[in-house]
Amino acid sequence: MTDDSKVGTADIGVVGMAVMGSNLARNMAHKGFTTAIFNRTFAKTKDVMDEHGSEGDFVPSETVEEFVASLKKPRRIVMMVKAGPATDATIDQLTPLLEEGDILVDGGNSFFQDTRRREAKLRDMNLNFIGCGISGGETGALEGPSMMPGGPKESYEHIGPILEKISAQYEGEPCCTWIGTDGAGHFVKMVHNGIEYADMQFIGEAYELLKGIGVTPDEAADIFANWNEGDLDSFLIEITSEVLRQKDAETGKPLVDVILDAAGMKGTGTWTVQEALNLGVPAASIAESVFSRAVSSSPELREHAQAALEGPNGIKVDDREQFIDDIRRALWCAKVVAYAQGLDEIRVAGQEYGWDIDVAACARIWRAGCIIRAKLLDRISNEYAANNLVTLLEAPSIKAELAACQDSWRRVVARATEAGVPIPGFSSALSYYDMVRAPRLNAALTQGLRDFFGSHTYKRVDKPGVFHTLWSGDRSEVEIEA
Ligand code: NBP
Repeated sequence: MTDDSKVGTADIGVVGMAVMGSNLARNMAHKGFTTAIFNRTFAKTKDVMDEHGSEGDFVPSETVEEFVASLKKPRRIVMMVKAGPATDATIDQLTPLLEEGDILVDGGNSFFQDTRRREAKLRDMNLNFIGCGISGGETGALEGPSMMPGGPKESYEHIGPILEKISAQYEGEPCCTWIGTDGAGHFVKMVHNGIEYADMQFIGEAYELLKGIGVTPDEAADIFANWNEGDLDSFLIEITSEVLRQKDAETGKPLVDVILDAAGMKGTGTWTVQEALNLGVPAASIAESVFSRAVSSSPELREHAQAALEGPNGIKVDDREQFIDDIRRALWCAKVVAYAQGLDEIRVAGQEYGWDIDVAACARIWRAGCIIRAKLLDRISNEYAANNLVTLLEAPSIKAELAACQDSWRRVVARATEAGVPIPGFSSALSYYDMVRAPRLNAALTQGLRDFFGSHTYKRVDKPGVFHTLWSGDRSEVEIEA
């Protein structure tokens, strides 16, 4: 039965009252928006009302019809349901009840190609579909996440002001902006997560190196806390210190020593790498961080390799303090490379999919609210805004600091390699740095080999055209294409 008193009263609605949806709805209500709420299973809506109903103006509904009727027009609905079939099922449930001009936002972690498909489908129905990447977890949803909405630009004027008000704020600026059409928002969120994987991998490598020279978890917690005061200032460095300081209640040992060393993943890092491969973007350090989790979670491989393989063990350093500072600089350099690779993937995807993405804006909305929030992002955003960058590595202040830190970075990679400490992130980031700056790559020999066994042809440095050497004949060169 529809309660007429609530028809057309809500400014915005949220579907999905699990962790993220309930916290986002509370955030909206806290900011003064009358918020309609709905969940497939009513018990969750009831729980939200029982526990938080007094925090603001909520309009709960038991049926989807009642929920849609409770919204002001054009209707603005944010879905916070499980990504995949649950999102399609929710869309199918809502769309027959919506009217031209209504706006449906998917705030879940959807794959951007699904968002592109859904946006096209809803556009055909004269409905606006926005795929909005949201980062910040439960706390972010409640207190202000970083939001990456993509979809029809015209609809942003109706939904943007609400999203910007509930998003995190960095020095008064919202961590939310329109990213681009169709799947652009979810693509940028996906790459955010890929960078997050790399950030965590580098932190893990830095800790392994500290451990290698005998630093205890408590000492490492102090070192990370100290690093968090400088250029590395970021949410992930801050919580690294907290995790390292935590003691296990049962054994009294540092918690980090009793956690099984097998890292899980939910798929967004893998998507980032798959898309980098599809686009031909070299995002090797992000890939290494995904593969490192895969190695950690391959018990059979590790067990057999541990039994079979030998290698050095233990780092020897003459100047401990100098080495710790080298690790700090190496960590900063590797982090810059991960951002460079991720932002390059966004730039190239923007061209490929016609999104016209403002890379500076992506860095700007990651400065607060999201998991990779870091002091460095303010500089990155300013550098992209001031310079027409193809790569972050050429930004004036970044290239100068990389040049100043690279001796430390090289020492760390060399020392770790000699000592048998795995640092796939640090070393792949350094190889990327050296590859992209190299005037000539080993690709010339690769092309020669490809031409030898497969007649794949090659181009020459000294004249235009496409050439092939008659490898199984007299080895003279023929021009295939002028
Ligand atoms: P979950 O991802 O656990 O999804 C649970 C919600 O989906 C419940 O409301 C559930 O309703 C609903 N649902 C399911 Br399952 N199947 C449905 C269906 N067929 N029809 C309608 N509703 C259905 O919730 P979450 O952890 O709050 O995350 C919500 C979204 O936000 C996800 O896409 C997630 O990837 C994304 N996200 C999460 C985080 C995070 O830190 N957790 C961060 C950023 C983004 P029910 O109660 O009736 O089962």
